[in-house]
Amino acid sequence: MRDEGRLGPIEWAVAGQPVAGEDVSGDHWVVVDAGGAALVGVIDGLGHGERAAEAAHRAVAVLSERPGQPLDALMQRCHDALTQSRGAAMSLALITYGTDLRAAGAPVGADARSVAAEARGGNGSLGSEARSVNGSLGSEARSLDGPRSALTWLGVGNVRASLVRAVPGGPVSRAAALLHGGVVGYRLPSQLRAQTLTMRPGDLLVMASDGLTDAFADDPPLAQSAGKIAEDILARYNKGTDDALVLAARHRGTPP
Ligand SMILES: [Mn+2]
Repeated sequence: MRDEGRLGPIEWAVAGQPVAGEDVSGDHWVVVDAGGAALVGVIDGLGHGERAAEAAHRAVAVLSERPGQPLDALMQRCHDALTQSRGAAMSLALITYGTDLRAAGAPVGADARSVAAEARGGNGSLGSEARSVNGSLGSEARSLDGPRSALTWLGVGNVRASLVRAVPGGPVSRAAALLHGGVVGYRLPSQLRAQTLTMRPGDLLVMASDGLTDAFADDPPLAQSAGKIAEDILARYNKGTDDALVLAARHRGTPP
């Protein structure tokens, strides 16, 4: 499985492979225009084969229908639609173009607070915000250009998501999505808390099903296209014991 494209400032690609012995993968993805935002996600239908694929496709249909809804509402609608299916693990991310984080929903958690402070301070506070995240980020952050986006993400089950930033000396994983325990379609947590942070030009969002090892976001080749990045990650981190799918979404700054 290969696909790629561009939505606004986001260059995206997926690479995936069914587990040996299966013709279809139970892992699927969604990338859809949400009007001034891109909704992206990876869905891992439980188990593998046709019935896992059916669960994943059902979720994709729901997500494509009304992609601009808040992520917790989308997750709930997927849950309702998947009750007669095997169920799925799923992580979603809404990338809202532009810089107004307040329009993207209420920030949650320590990282979101530093993002909110950064948004209020404008460029003047960029260095200190970056240093508060990682001591080595300050100078590199100032060299990045173009409008930022707000990244809101939400996961149920084991589809991992990482935001990776290029810094001198190699990429660093800046943040990982908090994953809620549960199975979409079977058991949804009573409280779904989406988190919001800043996605800057150059930043890379990587989402991966559990067919890839935990190190999947450690060292993506950031000089490459999203397509090459997704293929590289799949080639190096595919466990080979399950369906595997990786989605790479790179912020390229101002749209062409
Ligand atoms: Mn899996």
